[in-house]
Amino acid sequence: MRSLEFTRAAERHPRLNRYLVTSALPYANGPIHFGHVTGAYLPADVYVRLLRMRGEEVLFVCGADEYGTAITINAEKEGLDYSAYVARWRDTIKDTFDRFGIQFDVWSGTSSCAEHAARSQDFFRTLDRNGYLLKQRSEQLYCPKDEMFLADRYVVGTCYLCGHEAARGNECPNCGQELEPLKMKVVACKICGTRPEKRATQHWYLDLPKLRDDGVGAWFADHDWKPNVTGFIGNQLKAIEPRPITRDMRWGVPVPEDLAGGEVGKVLYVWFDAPIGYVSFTEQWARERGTPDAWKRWWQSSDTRLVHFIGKDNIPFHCLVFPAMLFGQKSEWILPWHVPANEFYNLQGGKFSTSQNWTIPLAEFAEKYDTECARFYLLASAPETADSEWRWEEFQSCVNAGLADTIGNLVTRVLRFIDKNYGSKIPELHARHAEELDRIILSECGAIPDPGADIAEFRFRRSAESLLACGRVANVFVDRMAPWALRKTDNELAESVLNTCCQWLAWQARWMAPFMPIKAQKLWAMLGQAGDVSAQPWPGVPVAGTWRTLAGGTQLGTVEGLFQKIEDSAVQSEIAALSARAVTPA
Ligand code: B3M
Ligand code: ZN
Repeated sequence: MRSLEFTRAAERHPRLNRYLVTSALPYANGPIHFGHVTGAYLPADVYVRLLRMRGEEVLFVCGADEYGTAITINAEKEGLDYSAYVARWRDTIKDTFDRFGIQFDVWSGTSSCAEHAARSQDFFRTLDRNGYLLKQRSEQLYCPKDEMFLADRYVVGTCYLCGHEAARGNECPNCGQELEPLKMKVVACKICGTRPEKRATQHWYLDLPKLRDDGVGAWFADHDWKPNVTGFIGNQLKAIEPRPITRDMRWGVPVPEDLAGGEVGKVLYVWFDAPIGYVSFTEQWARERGTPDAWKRWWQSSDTRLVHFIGKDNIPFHCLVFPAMLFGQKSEWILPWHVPANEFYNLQGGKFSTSQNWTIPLAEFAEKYDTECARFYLLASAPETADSEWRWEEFQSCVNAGLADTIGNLVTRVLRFIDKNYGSKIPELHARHAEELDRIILSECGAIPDPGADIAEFRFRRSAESLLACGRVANVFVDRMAPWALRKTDNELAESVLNTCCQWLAWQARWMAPFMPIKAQKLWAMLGQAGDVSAQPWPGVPVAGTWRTLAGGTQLGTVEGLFQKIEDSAVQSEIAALSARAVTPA
C-alpha cells in the first residue's frame, strides 16, 4: 500500500518520476578526454541536476569497466598486475570527473565492486535457464608457445575487409569493422609473434535471434529512438546472429562453475559483464547506505525510467544487446526508457587520440582554465545530431563574448551599481511599476524557451543557447531602462528597474545551476540568498505577476566577477602545443 506521505507528494508533483541514469563505464585503461566528457558524462550530469531541481527521484550510476584484453595487454606491457593497473586508472578517471563537477551517486569498478561477479553470473545463469544461451565448440587461435588461446586483441593480422596490416582479432582500427580472427590473413600472437594454431574450444553464445523474436524486436520497434539509432539497429536486427559471450582468459568474471561442465579458464566477455555493472553498482550503493534491497526499486519497478548516456560506438550494446540480456531474465527487470547517444566529438580538425597525443590533458587543463566554462562550451558544442569539435578559438569566444560579456557583464553592472548607490541592498519594487516592467522584460526584450524543457528532452545545445539568451534579454532591458539616468529623474522607477534586474538574476542563477553549479551558487550568494541554489525548485519560464521571489531590502553578498576572459596568447599557445605534442602514427 502506498503511504499517505507518498500519495501527498505525488499530488503535489503530478509529474514525479523515478529516473535511473547511467553513463557508459569508461575503460580503466587510460585517461578520458573531452570527447568522452561531452559524449556521455557531462550531459548526464546536467540532466541529473535538472531532474533533482524538478523534484524527481534520481540515481546516477557509473564506474570503471575493468576487464577485456585491451586492459590485460597494457597492464602486461607495464609489468603491473591487473588489479593494480585498473585501480590506478579508476582513480585517475574519477579525479577528472571531480574536477569537472561530474557527480555520480556511486562510482565503482567491475573488478572491485563486491556484487559484480555474482550479479553477472546470475544474469548468465538465468539466460541459460530461460533457453537464451547456446553452447558451441569451435576452432580458435591458440599460441603453442604461450600456451593460451588468443582472445580478441591477442591476435594481430591483416584485416580482410580493408587490408590494414595491424588489425586486432576482434576489430580493425582502420575500418572500424568487427572481425572474425579465423578469417584474418598473416596472423601472429601479440605477445610473442608466433603464428598461432587452431584448436577446438567451447564457448557460450547469446541467442539474439531468439531474443529478437520473443519480444526484443517488438520492444525496439515501438520505441522512440534518435534517428542515428533507428536505422542502424533496425538493420542489425534483421541479420542478427548469436553472439559469443565468453572468452578463454584469466582476467574476467568466471563462467559459473556449475555451468562450465568441466571447462576451465573461461570468463564472461567484457561486453557481457560491463553493462551489468550498472546493476551491481546500484547494489553496492544500496548496501553502502544500509538498505541492501533498495536496488530493486530502481531496476525491478516498472515505473523507473532507465536512461543510458553513451557515445556513438556504444549504441549496439545499449540499444540491443543489454536490453536483450535484461529481457531474457524473464522477470521484473526494466528495459531502457531512453538512450541519448551522441555522435563523435573531435579536436581542432582531428580525431581525439591518446596514442597519437592529439588531445588536451584534462588535469592540466583544469589547473589553467575554469572547468565550469568548459562544461558550458562542451554542452554548447555537443555532438548531438552530427559530429562536432572542440576548437580553442571557439572556446575563447564562448567564454569571452558569450559568458563574460552577457552574463558576467550583466551581473557586475547591476550589482556594482546597487552596491555603490543603494547601500548594497536590493531596491524595492514600487507596485505601480510592476506590471509595466514585467511586460517589458518578459515579453518585449525577447522570449526564451525553458532550458529545463530542452535538457529534459536531451537538447543540450539549445538549452545552453537559452542560458546566454537569458543574459542578453536582461542586458537589453538594462540598456533600455537606463537606471543610472532614471535615478536622477525618477528614483522610484530606477529602484523598480533594479529590483527587476535582481529578480532576473535570481532566475538566471537557478537556470545556471545544472550547467555551472559553482558559479550559480556564487551568484545566488551575491544576491544575498541563503542555502544551496541547486536545492531550489526548477523555476521554468518566468510568468508575469508571480515570478519575483526576492524581497526588497535584502542585503547583497560580496559582488565579484564571475568569468575571467581568455587571452588571445593563451589560445595561440594551446594550438601550438597541441601540434607540438602530437606524434604521427608509425
Ligand atoms: N567501456 C566502451 C567505452 O568506453 C565501454 C563502455 C561500457 S558501458 C557498459 O567506449
Ligand atoms: Zn605467443
